[in-house]
Amino acid sequence: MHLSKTVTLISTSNQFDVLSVDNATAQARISLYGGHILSFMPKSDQRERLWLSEKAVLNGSKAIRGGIPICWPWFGDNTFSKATNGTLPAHGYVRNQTWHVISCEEIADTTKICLKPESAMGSGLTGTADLLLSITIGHTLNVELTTTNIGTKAFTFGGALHSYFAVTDIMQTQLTGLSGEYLDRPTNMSSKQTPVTYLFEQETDRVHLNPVENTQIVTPEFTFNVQSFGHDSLVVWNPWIDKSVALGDMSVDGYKTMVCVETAVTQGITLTPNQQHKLLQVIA
Ligand code: TA6
Repeated sequence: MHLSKTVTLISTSNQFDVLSVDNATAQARISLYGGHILSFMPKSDQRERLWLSEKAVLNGSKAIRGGIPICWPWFGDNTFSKATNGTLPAHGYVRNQTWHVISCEEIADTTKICLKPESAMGSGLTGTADLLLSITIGHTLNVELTTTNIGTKAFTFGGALHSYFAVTDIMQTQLTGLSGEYLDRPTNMSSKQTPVTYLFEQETDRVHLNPVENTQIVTPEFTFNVQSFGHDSLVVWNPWIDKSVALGDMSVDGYKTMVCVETAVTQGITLTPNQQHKLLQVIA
């Protein structure tokens, strides 16, 4: 079903609905389950920017492995809410919801789609929020998550645009642009310094506390540019072999062709009533 000149809604049995975008500058696919971008390919180079696990579960029974999961209103298991009983879902609850199309429009040679989750309210969020995802598909992919406090009391939230990038070989991939301290999950969040030459030789799960704007994923074939705005940190993740084997929705060698660079709020942002925050990642 055509939603606009460049957006088609594709419904198939036992799979979630997908928006297929095809405009003059790029193609993209967005799952309404999770408000989850699955694919982005500019027509200028026909190179797919995003990695999607070949074992991703696509029936809406669990979060999709790959693409750009929308983590909100917290990152990881840090809910900023003392009232939790420890059984809250990792990375918040909106990536497991059906999202609804608010608008589709063509602006010059780009397509802008706005989506909202079924409900922004849930256990673990101690306030009343509105959540809007705005996706602009053009020469770049612009992913903007807007949180608005529509209640009468302040609340603290977190989240991440948890982007999986498709690389040819993680062993020949390096990051540039990051600097300063990071918290290293494999060593119990110990504080370490960002390496000058950022290579991948083991499980890598790092919260970089210096919220630089420009990060590059450099491979022999291509350099991805990732711009971040509204973040308090950047997360870098590659599960490496053991975690790849342990993850049921990832092939045993899946780690070899992906890297996550996530525009994130891991330290928490507090919004007073009527205040708004925008988290934006721009992928080129
Ligand atoms: O962003 C890195 C991370 O927090 C890792 O610790 C790992 O858990 C990854 O996210 C994937 O999380 P998920 O819940 O999607 O399996």
